[in-house]
Amino acid sequence: MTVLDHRHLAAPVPGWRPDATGPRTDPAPLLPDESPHRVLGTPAAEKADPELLAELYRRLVVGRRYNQQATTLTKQGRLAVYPASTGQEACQVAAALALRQDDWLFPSYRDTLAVVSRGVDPLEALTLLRGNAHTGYDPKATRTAPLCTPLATQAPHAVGLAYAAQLRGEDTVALALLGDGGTSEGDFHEALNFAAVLNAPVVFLVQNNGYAISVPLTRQSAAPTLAHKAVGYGMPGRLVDGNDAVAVHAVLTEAVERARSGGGPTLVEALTYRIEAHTNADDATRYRQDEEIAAWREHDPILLMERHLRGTGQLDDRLAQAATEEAEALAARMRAEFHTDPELDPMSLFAHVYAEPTQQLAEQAAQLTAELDAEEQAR
Ligand SMILES: Cc1ncc(C[n+]2csc(CCOP(=O)(O)OP(=O)(O)O)c2C)c(N)n1
Repeated sequence: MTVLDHRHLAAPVPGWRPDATGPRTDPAPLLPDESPHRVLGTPAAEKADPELLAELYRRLVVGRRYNQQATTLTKQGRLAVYPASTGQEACQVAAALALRQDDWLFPSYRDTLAVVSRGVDPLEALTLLRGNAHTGYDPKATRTAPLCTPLATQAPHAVGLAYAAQLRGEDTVALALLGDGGTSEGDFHEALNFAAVLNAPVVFLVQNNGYAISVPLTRQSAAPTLAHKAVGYGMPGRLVDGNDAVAVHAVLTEAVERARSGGGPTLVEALTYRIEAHTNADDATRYRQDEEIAAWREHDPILLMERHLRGTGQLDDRLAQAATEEAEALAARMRAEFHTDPELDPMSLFAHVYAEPTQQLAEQAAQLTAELDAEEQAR
């Protein structure tokens, strides 16, 4: 028998899967969409809910301004780092809107806008990136996990929370946001495997923006699409146009509802593009051509939405003006708040590290106290 001879597997070993009596007949197809699911620009857009469209539009416009203002604040040295989601706003606002208030969001460092769109105060959402405190918002009160910098570690956290909710008999759903690079991490594989085996009510949204810092997707994965990865774990995979806010919202809503009603996890791959560099510390001209960026600007999420709304008479100058004014008011608030340095207690560095401080930590705290006292006396 060669390794390619699988005849010995023809009759499934009893119990290899709980219901292993024949081929899977799940209503949700395991294989992902053949081409990215789109709504805007297709006949399906005519059926879209006008209120949802207006809400998505407003959030896209405000979100773009938020991204721009935060990026400007890094240039002025008022914000330490900002991984902008400019160009990816459709994924961000759709992710937040697909969840119920009592669901949980598990964001990565690039998902500040999803956090804001979920209702977290826009300035509190930037506290961590300003370097002032861990998290900056109350994860439990907002049902939004801290922005996660180690790649993909938020994915097993999301599965754990979703599974715990299921054990408690709650119908909470967890949504984990990842980048394409995050799918190369062990945590991603472990999370998807556990999610499928436990039938956990969790959705994974991979925002495939083409690059993991400077590494293109072709150097990360040989799979036809990232959505195909779902098949191996035994969950549905969906491929969606990540710049089409209505399409992302529809696919996520369907996945969230399936999870809520006991249908298990889904992996969604959203094809999108980050217009800015990885962060303000990155020089994207080293690895990207201007033509590539220009092509994606033609497929901008706000442009797609505006084109549809104007074309169907659902957007007039008054509505557009109202969104712009809201965006400018937010930007003004960000500038005013970041203009002054907050009063911080340096000793808070040592709080919340361990329940019982270690001897080394206590020594460091004592050393800092002495230095601060000496500084005070020298004034
Ligand atoms: C576990 C881990 N390894 C490496 C890094 C360094 N790192 C920071 S961002 C990044 C690229 C991530 O790319 P992607 O997941 O595509 O997200 P994007 O930044 O494009 O949104 C890497 C490798 C990290 N933060 N965590």
